[in-house]
Amino acid sequence: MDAGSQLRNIAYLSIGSNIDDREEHLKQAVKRIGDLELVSIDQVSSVYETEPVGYTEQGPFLNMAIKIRTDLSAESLLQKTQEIENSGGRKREIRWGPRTIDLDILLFNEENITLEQLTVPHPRMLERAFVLIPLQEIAPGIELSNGKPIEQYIEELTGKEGVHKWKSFCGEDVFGHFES
Ligand code: PH2
Ligand code: MG
Ligand code: MG
Repeated sequence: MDAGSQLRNIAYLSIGSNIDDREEHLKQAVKRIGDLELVSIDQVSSVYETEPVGYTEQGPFLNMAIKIRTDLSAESLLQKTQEIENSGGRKREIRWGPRTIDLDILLFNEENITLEQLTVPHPRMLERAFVLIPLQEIAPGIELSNGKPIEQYIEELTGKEGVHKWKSFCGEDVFGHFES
């Protein structure tokens, strides 16, 4: 049994970048998450190139999703992900605008969490193909709001947003092994 399987919480994160070397930013973010204490990476999706949503006067994003196991609380995990965003040079900028690295907690076990800085499940995830398509790759069949499977949400978004697989090989090939 590997060490990660003893960590109690399961969380899914979405990662995005649309500035400079986008793939390098994703790689660094995944590496830094894997290096966190009490966190192990369980699964890594392919990388997708996606049209910007919300604020459209910006370049295309690379997006991906990862599954982690952790003994951190959701709040501590948020704090750690914000430190990683900041260490990657991210400034708090235009809402939905360009960003070097964006790390969002999508799901934390099956919990509903409402804190001042954090709402889980992520409040906009169901409307975003750039979140759901990578997530579906690593969590097929997962039930989201109202017990509806993720595939159904994706189907309802078909054609609304451009989301294309950008690197079709999965995590290990692109990002190496994760042990913690
Ligand atoms: N993130 C946003 C706003 N718009 N569009 C795409 N395609 N991908 C993103 O990650 C993204 C976005 C705010 O976090
Ligand atoms: Mg985001
Ligand atoms: Mg964010």
